[in-house]
Amino acid sequence: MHSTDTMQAIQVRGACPHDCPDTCALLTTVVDGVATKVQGNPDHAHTGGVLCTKVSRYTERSYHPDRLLQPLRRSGPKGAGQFTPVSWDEALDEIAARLAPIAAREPEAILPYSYAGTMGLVQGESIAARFFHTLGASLLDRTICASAGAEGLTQTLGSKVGMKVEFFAESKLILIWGSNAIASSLHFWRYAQQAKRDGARLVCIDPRRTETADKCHEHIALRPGTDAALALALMHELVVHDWLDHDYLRAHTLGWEAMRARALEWPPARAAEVCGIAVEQIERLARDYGACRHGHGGPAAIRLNYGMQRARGGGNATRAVASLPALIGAWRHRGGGMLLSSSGQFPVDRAALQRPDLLAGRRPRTINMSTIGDALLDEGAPKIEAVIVYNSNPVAVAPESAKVVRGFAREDLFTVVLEHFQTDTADYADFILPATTQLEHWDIHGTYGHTDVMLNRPAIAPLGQARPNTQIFRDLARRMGLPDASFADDDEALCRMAFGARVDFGRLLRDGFAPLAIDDAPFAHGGFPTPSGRCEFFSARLAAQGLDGLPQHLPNHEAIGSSALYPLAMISPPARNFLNSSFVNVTSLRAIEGEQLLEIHPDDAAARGIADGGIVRVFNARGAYRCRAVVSTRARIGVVHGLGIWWRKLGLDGRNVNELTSQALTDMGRAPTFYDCLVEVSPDVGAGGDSSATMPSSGSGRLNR
Ligand SMILES: Nc1nc2c(c(=O)[nH]1)N[C@H]1C(S)=C(S)[C@@H](COP(=O)(O)OP(=O)(O)OC[C@H]3O[C@@H](n4cnc5c(=O)[nH]c(N)nc54)[C@H](O)[C@@H]3O)O[C@H]1N2
Ligand SMILES: Nc1nc2c(c(=O)[nH]1)N[C@H]1C(S)=C(S)[C@@H](COP(=O)(O)OP(=O)(O)OC[C@H]3O[C@@H](n4cnc5c(=O)[nH]c(N)nc54)[C@H](O)[C@@H]3O)O[C@H]1N2
Ligand SMILES: [Mo]
Repeated sequence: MHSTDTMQAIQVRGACPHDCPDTCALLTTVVDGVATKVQGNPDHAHTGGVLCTKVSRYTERSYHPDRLLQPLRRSGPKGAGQFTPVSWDEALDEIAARLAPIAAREPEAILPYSYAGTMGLVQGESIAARFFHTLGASLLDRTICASAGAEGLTQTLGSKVGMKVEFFAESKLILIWGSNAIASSLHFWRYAQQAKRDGARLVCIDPRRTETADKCHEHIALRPGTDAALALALMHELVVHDWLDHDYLRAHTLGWEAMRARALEWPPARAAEVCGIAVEQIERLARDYGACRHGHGGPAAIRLNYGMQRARGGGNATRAVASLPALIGAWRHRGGGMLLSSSGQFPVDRAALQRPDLLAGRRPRTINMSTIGDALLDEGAPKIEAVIVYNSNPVAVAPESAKVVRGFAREDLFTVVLEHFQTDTADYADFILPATTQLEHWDIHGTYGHTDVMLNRPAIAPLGQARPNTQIFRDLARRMGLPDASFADDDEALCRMAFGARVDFGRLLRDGFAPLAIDDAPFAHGGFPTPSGRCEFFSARLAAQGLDGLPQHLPNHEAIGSSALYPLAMISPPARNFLNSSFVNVTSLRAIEGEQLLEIHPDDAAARGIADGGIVRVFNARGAYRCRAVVSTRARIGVVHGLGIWWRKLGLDGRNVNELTSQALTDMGRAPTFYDCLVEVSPDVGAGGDSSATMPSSGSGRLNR
């Protein structure tokens, strides 16, 4: 901390906690113990003093009148959201009394459920993991976001590694592939814009014409889940035109002959058919990419993100795209290669934080968070008897909501939710415990979009009776008589422990961030962290699992044309002003988003008698929800977009888009397939008959995107 002009105003260095690749450095102004402003730290290059709209409203979120400030005990029927305040002592005593007998009899009947409400290593998985390990509770497979791509990337490049994000600024061709960067990774977009100003060509590969697509030179609007076919056809062209870096292929890749043969099965015409795009678009992209091969045009870079992973073939699609840079030797240049995630580059000492040794030889079962609906309804032993939710809102974000809701509504399930707000999940709690926000606690962060370690210092005291997650689990451990020694580390000590001597903690305390030492072009001379040290087109590990050892296109579980009843493919990417289901309750941000929207192409709308701004019913065999239609060419024919992850309770029928998504998993990584989902849409001819009259318009600005 350092003082500014007035005596009481101080600025505190922190880190943005949210699940976003940018992990910005924050400067919080505190006057008389009150945080008055949160800004981007101008000293941190990746942040550049700029925050997204959401996090620049962080004080509005932290001081929100609905902030949970005391423990609550359920006082109405399950799910009704009725609670009465209780003291911490009462809450902790009762929770301990409920958990202790389960822990003694069948510890695996206790399930932690958490994700990335905060990405902090301390308020994420430190004391919480120690608590559940000591009990012997079920383990949670944290797959809901990125595990298909993580597995695909690991099988190809060896880990979650890639080019340094700042060098996108030096690229001459950037493929933004499955990412709406302006909405979800603004600070990467700043580098892409710099490249664009310096003459780079930007190509966006995305079924939706996003705000990012608008700003690129070209948009390739392929069908959802067809990216592997496109990547294989690009390889086909690189091979037949010999736009290859033969030296790089020979020295630094594995399985090239087999990969080459696979690529030759994918002439552009075949891929064009699968992807629903023009042959010429594929040929031109291949020519542009091939022109960047080593020794010719400038470096070519791929910003791959999560869009393509949320379909059946997500792992294979990631493998196919991650293979491309090696063909043209793009890795030789620091502005070339690809970046999906940098998280594998952070030397986190997870064992020190999470203490798996506390399992003491037990090997509890693992439950996949992406199929929490089925898991909660599974009668097989050991049945889940207690769920402790923190840093996540599964009732809103997990697929196939009807089952998730039925699971959380079980009378015999004991549910504790640690939260800032009374979310859809908190509505189903037996106890809600108030947690601190990033302004109120210590934490330390790796990232998945750049390569600086980030430290977060508390700027203000905890509001009301809120406590950090760590403290809540320490308190529970004490009530349950668990060994004190395992829980003694305080939060600052945990921050120091996260990277140990591998990061200069003094520098973190001083600056708030510390770059990792990583080569500018880490794979210029091969050295991939795979078993072979090469970029593995062929993965012996996958082949040993009985899978195709080479990347292949796998059609969606619910491919367009495979169902007469549900002809439209629905994707549900994030809304720009929300962060998953966080910020949906921040009034100024919700005002920008308006309400739940479904984008639909004018032809698809006309065929169904759907008017722009009218209320529609979106449905499939799993469920239905109603929202407002936006008739727009942002949607391609045959694909609709259910934007954002709204809080269910703010939807027209108390539902959101996940009512329709399925619990089917991806080819690799046991991940969800949110964007592999067939639906039908009809005008809502409910009560009023006239769909556009069902609800007053929320403002014309919303409807013409
Ligand atoms: N503002 C905002 N930022 C966020 C988030 C948020 O909710 N709001 N969420 C954060 C989180 S948790 C994550 S994981 C990241 C996600 O990071 P990104 O994956 O970059 O996020 P999106 O903006 O959803 O970009 C995905 C894009 O993929 C497109 N898409 C859908 N299906 C396909 C497909 O089959 N192929 C291709 N090529 N594209 C497809 C969608 O239309 C969408 O535009 O963003 C983070 N940042
Ligand atoms: N249909 C559809 N569904 C999706 C997606 C999609 O694109 N489409 N995206 C998926 C993706 S990529 C992801 S990552 C998941 C995200 O799913 P989640 O990780 O569940 O993310 P959020 O919905 O933001 O919920 C996080 C919650 O954590 C709380 N929280 C934040 N900080 C703290 C803290 O310090 N302590 C405690 N106790 N609580 C805290 C917040 O208040 C918030 O309610 O959703 C997935 N669901
Ligand atoms: Mo995510």
